[in-house]
Amino acid sequence: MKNTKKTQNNSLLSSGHRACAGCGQIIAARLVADALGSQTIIANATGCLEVTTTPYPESSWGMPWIHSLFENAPAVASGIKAALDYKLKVKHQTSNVKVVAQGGDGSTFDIGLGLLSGMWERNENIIYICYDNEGYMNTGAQASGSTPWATNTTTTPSGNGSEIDAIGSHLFKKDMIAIALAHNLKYVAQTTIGYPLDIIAKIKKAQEINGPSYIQILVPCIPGWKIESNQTIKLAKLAAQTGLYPIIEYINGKLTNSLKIKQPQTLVEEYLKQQGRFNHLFKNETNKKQIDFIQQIANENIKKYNL
Ligand SMILES: Cc1ncc(C[n+]2csc(CCOP(=O)(O)OP(=O)(O)O)c2C)c(N)n1
Ligand code: SF4
Ligand SMILES: [Mg+2]
Repeated sequence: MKNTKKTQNNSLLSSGHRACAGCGQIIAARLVADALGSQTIIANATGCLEVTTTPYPESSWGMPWIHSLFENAPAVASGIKAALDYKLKVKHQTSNVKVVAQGGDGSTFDIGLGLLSGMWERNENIIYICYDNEGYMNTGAQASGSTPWATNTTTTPSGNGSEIDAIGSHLFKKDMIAIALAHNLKYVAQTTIGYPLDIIAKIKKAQEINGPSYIQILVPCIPGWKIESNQTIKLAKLAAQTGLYPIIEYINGKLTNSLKIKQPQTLVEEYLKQQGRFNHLFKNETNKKQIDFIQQIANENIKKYNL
């Protein structure tokens, strides 16, 4: 072909990975990797991000990166940090390398929570990033502690009837931001892939902070949410704009920043109706009541965070 140029791939998370087209997590991880820069060591829990970027013997990561088990990325990160600190204190080798642990919501909210809590308790200077797609997506969209109320997943299937059992998940999304804040972290933030520049800004802030930090990013999943590849960014924006997934930032336990929602307020129905995982909510009166209930959750967030 004439007049074509070979594009240069300068990202620290290169293309050629096996994530689904439009995967919110891989778009976010790429922004995160490039914002962190090459002077970073990442410990990554298992999940879609690990599986799609490192099929042995290949890797998409252009920076030091280690795969751990589902449950122990924070402990691995602590070990790496201890080795770097030893080099600094005993061998007097200076280093500006930042240690990062990351994982999906399954590993963060549920399976790795104990070791994450331990890492935070030790007050270590490590950034933790959670890519929240609201389910165990790599193994076929099972419900996690992050799955919202009334979501249809493979372990919380919605039924066809109008009885309450047919609404999908009967559990509330766990408040990981509150759990992080209860550990007195220096920096706690929540954002979505609908706001890429916000992700970069939050990573840079966490890098500057000398202490533990937690950043949680909403990352829509194409098969898990039963959406099309081109809906990722739009839905991640809507999640914030409805108040269901507020963009917030805490420094030393104080709410310092939040993204105000645009007026007139977008109702949660607009967000829910575009996702197959909530199709059942529009089918009968019992289920429709759940939409009002989810709207209440969003309204409470708007009040709580003054959005
Ligand atoms: C201890 C343990 N339990 C279960 C699994 C199987 N497993 C691998 S990835 C995964 C789902 C990961 O979910 P999440 O952390 O939310 O990441 P996602 O795939 O959604 O990005 C599961 C259940 C495992 N590898 N180890
Ligand atoms: S299943 Fe979901 S999280 Fe996994 S690669 Fe596909 S879109 Fe991304
Ligand atoms: Mg997940």
